[in-house]
Amino acid sequence: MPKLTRAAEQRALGALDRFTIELPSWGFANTGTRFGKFLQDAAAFTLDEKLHDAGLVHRLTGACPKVAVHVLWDFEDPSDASSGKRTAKLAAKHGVRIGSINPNLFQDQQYSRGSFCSPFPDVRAAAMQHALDSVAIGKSSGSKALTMWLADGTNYPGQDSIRRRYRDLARAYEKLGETMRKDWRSAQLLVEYKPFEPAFYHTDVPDWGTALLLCQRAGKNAKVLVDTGHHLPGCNIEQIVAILLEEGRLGGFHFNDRKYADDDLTIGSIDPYAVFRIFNEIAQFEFDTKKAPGSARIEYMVDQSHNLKPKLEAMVQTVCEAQKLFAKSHLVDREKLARARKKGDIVGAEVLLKDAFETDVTKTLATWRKARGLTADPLQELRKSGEIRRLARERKKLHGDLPGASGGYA
Ligand code: AFD
Ligand code: MN
Ligand code: MN
Repeated sequence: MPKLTRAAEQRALGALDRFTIELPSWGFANTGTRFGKFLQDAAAFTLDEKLHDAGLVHRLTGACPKVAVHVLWDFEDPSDASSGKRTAKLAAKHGVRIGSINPNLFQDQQYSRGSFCSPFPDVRAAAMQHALDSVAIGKSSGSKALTMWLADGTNYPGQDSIRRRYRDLARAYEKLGETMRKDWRSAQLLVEYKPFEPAFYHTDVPDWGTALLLCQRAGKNAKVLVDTGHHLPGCNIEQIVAILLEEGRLGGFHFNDRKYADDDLTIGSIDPYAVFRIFNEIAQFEFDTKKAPGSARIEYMVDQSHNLKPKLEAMVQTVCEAQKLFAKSHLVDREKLARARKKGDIVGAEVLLKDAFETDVTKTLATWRKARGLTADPLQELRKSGEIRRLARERKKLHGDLPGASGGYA
């Protein structure tokens, strides 16, 4: 087992100080796949309950002060900007604040042929209005980011013109970027990509290249959002991250994982070394540009909805896994790595990464947590607290029995 030096541990502790992870409101509610939902008694129904659960994860981990919200799922009236202020107050009650705003341009029937890319001008206008309403909500809630994921695409060859769709899409992002620079200067526009699903012939924003082009059209406040589940098998995600860092266009991440493609495994559950290499690129960038560890403005956000795992356990597990891999990525001795590279010592360079990845950081994480009055093992703390069963009882009383629902336990 590689030895953990004091200097390396100090780098990891410093990086953890700045590694805040935003939680998704939708990750606490009953959601499902297109084949249906498996309900959990302890799932959150209302925004207040979602924010409560996020506050609990933050209290356990000390790393999750922000909550991403979904405009149609978390706001009664998306056209009422003042609801942003009310939501911010509700979040504060639970010890968290509003993170990114997620417009919903994929549920309404009118979006069957797309939203910004729809062939129908009135639908494109409605989609833009919803995005502008989301900007107003974001501004009034104190949020600093608008996350745009479009389900836009076509299901059959010949259905529509890919180029016409791209032209309308780019124009929409130009308008959105300009509006945000005028009305919401402090915020970033984060453009997310996904190779497929729900569209199954082509997706209008399928990859990082298209997302980058759209950011360049939108303006300097637009950056690419890398959802770590949204890549085809074999994709070198850390290479995408490195190029986006070079271009100053890495906006952040949706932590997620996949075995085949897309969505909802727990980050690091399939290939933790791949996640380590992503974080390693960021740590290397900060080292090369002399920025403090964790200081680059990157939004680290979770985007996982767990059907079978108890939702709160899955969220705490995700946060702890991300902290572990982030800490490991800051163990790499970058002076030594620079020397190995200079000498062309390939094995020496690789061993520096592998040793960092294989170093046990359990004690480092416990030190970081103890210094904040937190338990050394947040997941065990939650599992032995009985809190999930208590919430299941409370929510069953409040919202009635969910036929066949489980508490997330068999
Ligand atoms: C779905 C989409 C995408 C989006 C998320 C929240 O694939 O990842 O960010 O919903 O809207 O997972
Ligand atoms: Mn996502
Ligand atoms: Mn997704």
